[in-house]
Amino acid sequence: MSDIGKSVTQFIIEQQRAHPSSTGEMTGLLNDIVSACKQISHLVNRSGIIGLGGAAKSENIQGEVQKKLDIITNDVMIEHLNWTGHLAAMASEEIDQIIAIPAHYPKGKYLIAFDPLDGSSNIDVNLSVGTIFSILRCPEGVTEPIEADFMQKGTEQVCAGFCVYGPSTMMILTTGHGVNGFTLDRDVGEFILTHPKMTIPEDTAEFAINTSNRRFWEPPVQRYVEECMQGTDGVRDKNFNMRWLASMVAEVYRVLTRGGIFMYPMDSKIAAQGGKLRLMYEANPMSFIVEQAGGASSTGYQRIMDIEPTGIHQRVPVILGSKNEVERVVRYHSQQ
Ligand code: P6P
Repeated sequence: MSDIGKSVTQFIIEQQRAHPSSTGEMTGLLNDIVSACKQISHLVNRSGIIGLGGAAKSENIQGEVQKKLDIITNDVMIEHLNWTGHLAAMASEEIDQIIAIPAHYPKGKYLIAFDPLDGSSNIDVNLSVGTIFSILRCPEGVTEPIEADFMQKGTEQVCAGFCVYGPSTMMILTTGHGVNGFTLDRDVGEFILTHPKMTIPEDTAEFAINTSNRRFWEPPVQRYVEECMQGTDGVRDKNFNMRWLASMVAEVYRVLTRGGIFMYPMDSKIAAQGGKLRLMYEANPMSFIVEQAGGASSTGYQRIMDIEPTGIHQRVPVILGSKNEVERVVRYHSQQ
């Protein structure tokens, strides 16, 4: 019997049953994240009506002007998760320090790092945005986690997911056993399995990169993109299409559905900060998902999930998507 049409709650519980050692804590945590994303979807969809568009009067740790929804969605994630007893601590793109669980709430065995509203600059122009999260185990015996306890490689993730708030709201999840996509049915208020066992084609003719940065890229990326632009007139002997949505969740969802390569590579103007995208709550969760779907994810020099983190807001270059294209870009880096 097909799993299509099952609710995400049923799907998660059945996945838990398949692992007898499961305690149900992950199930509970995922259901809390699902509830938070439903509320965020509602707020995003109604932001223009209830006056939540536009900028707040504040900046985040990244020095980026925060949108009102950045702050509100961050609060939604914290309020849905801090009381549940499944987490030992949290980390958010919007907050400098890690977020402790209030003393009057029970703690659990997991850590979560999240970007509550990735691509929020798209809110005011009505383009897709999303929530990205990464779940790690709290180190054994640690009851008051500090930032160092989050410094775990991407390969240590036990779960990763994102919600994309687009023409439809989709939840994409992996717990290390493949990737599944759920669509929010607003009539019943449930995420329904619509895209089971998502896989990324190993080849593609579609690349995504912010080409306004071309003059700042390193030679291997310049070479790769130039060859794509030359199409059948060049060495690739095929024509390519280009996309740039300024929303990582939308780009990764597209790659999951039809293949592609998404790049936010190192460039000379951001070299001092290590890259653009954040390792712990953007690059690592998306890399886990992409690899679980048969794709690849690299900085150009190393597998992203092998990076030893040095900080919760650390930035890295990202080249992810269809395996054969990512491997080509990595090869170009090794040949320079
Ligand atoms: P640029 C959104 O701010 C984000 O973190 C990613 O979601 C997106 O891919 C990238 O930055 C867009 O960057 O430089 O094109 O605005």
